[in-house]
Amino acid sequence: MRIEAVVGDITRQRVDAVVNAANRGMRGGGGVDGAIHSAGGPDILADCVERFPDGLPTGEAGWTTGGRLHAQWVIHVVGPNYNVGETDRGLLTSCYRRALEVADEVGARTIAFPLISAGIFGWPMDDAIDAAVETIRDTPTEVEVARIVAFGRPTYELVAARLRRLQESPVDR
Ligand code: AR6
Repeated sequence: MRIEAVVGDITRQRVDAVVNAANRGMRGGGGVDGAIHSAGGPDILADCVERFPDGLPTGEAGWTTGGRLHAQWVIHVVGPNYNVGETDRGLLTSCYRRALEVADEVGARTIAFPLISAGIFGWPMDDAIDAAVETIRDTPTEVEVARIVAFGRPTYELVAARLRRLQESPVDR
């Protein structure tokens, strides 16, 4: 699998599946979640209501249509809310692992991730990036390309540096 980093907007990615940083209610919100529902249109929310009547627990993932997005699927994950004391890192790494498992279920071969929990939910950025890169690297999957979408150049530089360390240091693999 190739892991790559880009700077951009998750809703504009030409991939099979984009990952949404949702919340337990699974009915939309701000940040990535707001952008995905607004760009993808009402079919995404309709699917959320039908497929997830009770929402999803923290650390879990589930798919809906991509609606009007280029992506065929949205894979919604519920990251831990660091700001209210959900600091168990296993809940964050679970989101990446479960998203790749759901990607395998639907047959997505290319996937784009935002930095889950690193915005409104307040997870410290450096560790959010480490958790993303390590977990994507360590999860067995049929996905061929995993793209981490950084929302702005400073974040992109941090992700790119982390990926370079992954490639340069054999002990880090
Ligand atoms: N494309 C890519 N990355 C983005 C975009 C975008 N369009 N918009 C923001 N980011 P966040 P969370 C970055 O807050 O922390 C919602 O209300 C952002 O800068 O979207 O998991 C949900 O409904 C940050 O680095 O997700 C939940 O209630 C990262 O994406 C809650 O926020 C994640 O920021 C989830 O909070």
